[in-house]
Amino acid sequence: MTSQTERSLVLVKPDGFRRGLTGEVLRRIEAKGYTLAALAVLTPTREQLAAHYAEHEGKPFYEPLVEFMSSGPIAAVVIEGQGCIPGFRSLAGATNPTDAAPGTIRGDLSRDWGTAVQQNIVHGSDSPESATREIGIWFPNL
Ligand code: D4T
Repeated sequence: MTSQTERSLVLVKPDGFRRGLTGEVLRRIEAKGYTLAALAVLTPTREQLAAHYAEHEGKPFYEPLVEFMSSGPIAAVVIEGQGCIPGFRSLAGATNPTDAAPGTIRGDLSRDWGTAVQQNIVHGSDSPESATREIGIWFPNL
């Protein structure tokens, strides 16, 4: 990795993985021009989720979120490319899939399913500091 190259942590959440959308998410990442630096399929532990979602602890959606995120396998992905942190957030679209613009992952592929938690297919790091922290949680050996 050069000092110019940025990395982001992407998760294909249990809803996306269950619905067979991992390939579609990876396709969009690669079509945009980012590269895959690491890829793993795993069922998250509570410890990993507590670390990943530490900023949301105590919020009303925290417990349902941890429950949902540990409900099945996910794909954890490290992507690479200049600007990939904001770039992937643009590909993902707004957090709420009802509001997410058509053309985005969430806008095209998800909706409000009437569940306590937004089942919005993907997570993407929101800053370089978050990316470093999150990559350390999901890929401690990277
Ligand atoms: P992630 O972190 O999954 O990429 O989502 P965002 O960055 O777009 O949104 P976030 O961190 O604010 O929320 C994390 C996670 O919690 C769920 N959520 C969030 C929810 O169920 N209800 C809510 O009101 C909010 C704000 C969805 C994503």
